[in-house]
Amino acid sequence: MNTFSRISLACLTFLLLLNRAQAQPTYSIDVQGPTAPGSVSEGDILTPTGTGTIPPPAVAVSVFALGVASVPGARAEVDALSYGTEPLLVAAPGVQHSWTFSVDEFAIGRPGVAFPSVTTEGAFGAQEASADIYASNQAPGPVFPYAGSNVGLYDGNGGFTPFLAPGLNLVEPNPPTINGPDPGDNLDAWDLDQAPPVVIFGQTLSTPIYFSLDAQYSDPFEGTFANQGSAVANSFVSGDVLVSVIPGIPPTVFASAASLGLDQSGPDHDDLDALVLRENGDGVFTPSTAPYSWTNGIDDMLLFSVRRGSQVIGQIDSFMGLPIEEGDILMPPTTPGGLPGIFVTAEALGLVTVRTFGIAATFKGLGDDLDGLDVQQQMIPEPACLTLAAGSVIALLCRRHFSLWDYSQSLCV
Ligand SMILES: [Ca+2]
Ligand SMILES: [Ca+2]
Ligand SMILES: [Ca+2]
Ligand SMILES: [Ca+2]
Repeated sequence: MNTFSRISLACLTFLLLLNRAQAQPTYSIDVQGPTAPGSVSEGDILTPTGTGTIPPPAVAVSVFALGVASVPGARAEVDALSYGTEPLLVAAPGVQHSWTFSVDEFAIGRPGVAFPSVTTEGAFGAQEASADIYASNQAPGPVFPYAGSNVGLYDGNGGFTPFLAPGLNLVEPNPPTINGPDPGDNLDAWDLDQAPPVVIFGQTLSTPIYFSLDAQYSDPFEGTFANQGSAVANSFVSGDVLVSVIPGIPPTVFASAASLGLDQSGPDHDDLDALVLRENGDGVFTPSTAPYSWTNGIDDMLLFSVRRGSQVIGQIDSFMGLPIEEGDILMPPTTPGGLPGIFVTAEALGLVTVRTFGIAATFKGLGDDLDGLDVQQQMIPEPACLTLAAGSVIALLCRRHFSLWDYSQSLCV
């Protein structure tokens, strides 16, 4: 990373840190970790309660409010989340898109990305990345493969180690574990900043909740234990984006897997596992046809990722002409009846892929899986940013004496 990029990354990370005081993270965890099932479940939408891992996160919206049923052998596994209110992304000079995301316990990150990152916290590092959130700032997509980076924004269990960041009340570490149960948690659905609707049974939610359920197929790294098949158990497929509008009433399909270019190999063959959505207000899904066609006021901006083991992985995307990987941020097909297009490549986020790094450089032959996603959009003139970042450091140092300076330095090396 060159000096300019490091400074930009540090600036945007400081802005995210400062903005986070107003943000309310919400997220889900997967069925394998120690936190679920307990007082919270893998289908609940959670929010942090403070520091540490005891108590666990609070339930912001219960799986019961989402109207999803757990059945024997198929626990209700929510694996993607949005409230439909993400910023309408544009491509303009000076605009940067700040992606925040999570990975699972098998991710290793691109070699050489500085601490704290998926590379240093992943399976070949501290083995704590699966419950963390990482930030990666990009020029407006489409972003083709390049040696990009990420930096830790939330630490699953919080505190000062391995890096100074607010926590999410989750359990770490989480070393790669075949077939579970896992010793640590995996955050598998993520929203950074939208306050979730207050659930009042019998009343329509103030904000619809968009989410996805999980697949039936066996995870290539996990065997049969990891995937619950909760989508099919609830009469959907795992590539569908569902929407809950009235608490306790079953969800409906907002965006079908087919409308996203998924499941061309058969039903429930592609599992959507991360979601960013800007719904245009009419409540009907109108897929985009090209990057930024969503600025026409008609199309919806729906960006997503797919889970390891999805049949669409390795097939050629409809926009860049690259084999799709589980760490890519995808958009609906850009050709009629085509496969999804790639909007931001996994490499740009500092993740490892088969297509660029080769099988031998991955964790047991597969690329890193991005499994939770949100985005913010900012216009940041560089001089003002530098002043703001410097001012932030000084203000924080004046208020506290601990190692924020060390942390800020770590962003700039
Ligand atoms: Ca979950
Ligand atoms: Ca994760
Ligand atoms: Ca899914
Ligand atoms: Ca994925």
